[in-house]
Amino acid sequence: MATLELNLLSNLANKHSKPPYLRFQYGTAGFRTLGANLDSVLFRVGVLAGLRSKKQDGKTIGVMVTASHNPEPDNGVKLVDPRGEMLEAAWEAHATTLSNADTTEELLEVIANIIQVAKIDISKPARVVYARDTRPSGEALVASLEDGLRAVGAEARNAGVTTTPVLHYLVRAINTKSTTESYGEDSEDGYYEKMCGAYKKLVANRPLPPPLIVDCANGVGTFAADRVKDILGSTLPITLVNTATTTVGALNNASGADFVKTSQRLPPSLSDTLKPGERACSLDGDADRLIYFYLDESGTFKMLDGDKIAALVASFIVEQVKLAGLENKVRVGIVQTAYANGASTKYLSSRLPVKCVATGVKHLHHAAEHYPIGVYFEANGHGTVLFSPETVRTLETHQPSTPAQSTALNYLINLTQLINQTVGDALSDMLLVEAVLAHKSYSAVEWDGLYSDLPNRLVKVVVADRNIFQTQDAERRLVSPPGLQAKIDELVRRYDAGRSFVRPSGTEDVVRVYAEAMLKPLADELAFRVAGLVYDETGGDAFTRPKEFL
Ligand code: G16
Repeated sequence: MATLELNLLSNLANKHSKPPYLRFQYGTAGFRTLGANLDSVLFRVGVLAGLRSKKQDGKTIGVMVTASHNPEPDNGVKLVDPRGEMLEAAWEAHATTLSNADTTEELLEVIANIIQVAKIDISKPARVVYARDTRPSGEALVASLEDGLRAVGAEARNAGVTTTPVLHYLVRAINTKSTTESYGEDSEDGYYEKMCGAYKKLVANRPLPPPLIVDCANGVGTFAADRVKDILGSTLPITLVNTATTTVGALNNASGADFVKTSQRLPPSLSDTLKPGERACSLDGDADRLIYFYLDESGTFKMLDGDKIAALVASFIVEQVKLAGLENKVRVGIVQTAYANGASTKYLSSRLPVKCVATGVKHLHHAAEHYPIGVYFEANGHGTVLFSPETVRTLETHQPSTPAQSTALNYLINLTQLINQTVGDALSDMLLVEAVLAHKSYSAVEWDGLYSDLPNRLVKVVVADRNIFQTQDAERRLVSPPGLQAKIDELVRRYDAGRSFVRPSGTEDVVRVYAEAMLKPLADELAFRVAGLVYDETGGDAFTRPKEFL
């Protein structure tokens, strides 16, 4: 550890000792738990980010302090690799080991071991950019992170209070600055100007759309949506709601994409304002998820989730690829998870190759990279579109032979600028949806008409130890606890168009149960019956079981 200042490292580590009774795990989206328990984790993540940067020859690594859709008292942290993508899987294990070292001595040993195993040249520079969302615990956690960065001698850039996708963008923009692969100006303004500029080009000559209501989940997306609203002005009239970023307890509370998706209803704050036919959308607490919705003529709530966004966007892209004369050169593929509605999978797979992977943006992102154009969306509203480097080159060099080909080619090129290709961004996805709606002259009702969702239900079961639930087949089947999958199969067989699966959450201390069936009451019943099985399996009984579990 020649060039690490061990005294400084130990002294700072002593300031951020690990509570002995806690165990941590780098899960679906990094570390996530009560903000009050994360001081030592943030310090160690600072150290790890520095080591990761050294390993990457001094390239800038990102650190985002957020717990996204989780309740306000939770917080979390995740690392972002140099191209703006999620941390390499092998380093997730280092993160978990580092976070669980019980003493400073043990921590130093773990650090020495990581340096050896990962073959890190610690004389290399370390560079890190970090940001946080609006959670009250964020400021103190950033201070712990800064100590970790100082301990490892990292050159640090504070990107302030901003969204997760902005942080991902900044990492890539910083690392590609002044290169032929430049991803854009390395500032928030640079990002919004790039995205909104592309949107303006895409909708030039289209009629102005009716106003769009954006539910900001009372989180950091408020600031981002406000910037987009300012830049776009009358090009896209936006009304922001749920913008109480400083009201304690408001974040994600009865608002935001997770609320809308899981409760399948309007944020209560919109119940008196949203008129039938008007479209609205919800962001989540760090603005990387997007769910649209509207009320039909009878006032019934209708949701346009990640699956519907994938269907809309993929159809448009396929159409433009054909119009540009590129259908033999550029293929489009879709990536979903088991949560994708069965009707969406049927709709999409009759048109395009569709792959199902485990939950977690990192899994979808990697799978989407295998397609020339990979469209990936989770039903919960996470997602984006990736254009492979070869596809980008093809778009840049293709010689259109007709004006129609040239127009379609320009649309595709503008899409590569509009879409955040490091990670899904609710705001960029929103502009993507709006651009496609403008081109197709679709209202929310017409978009919704692409296919009809199978009724479905998502239920959380609080269990003592979610780690006993292990899955296979892209999380569609349980291998543990033994025998439980057979019981689920037996139940599912009794429901017309029935499907159900169980998996442990990677971001909350719960097990999730998903079910769909031909009719809504039956989807609910199936979900609650499977939840009952899960509950009983973990030691529950008929007396303590939540009353809705059957
Ligand atoms: C994170 C991940 C998503 C995942 C979600 C729920 O989202 O980035 O890919 O779908 O957690 O995961 P789980 O079901 O394992 O709890 P977010 O928006 O919370 O960062």
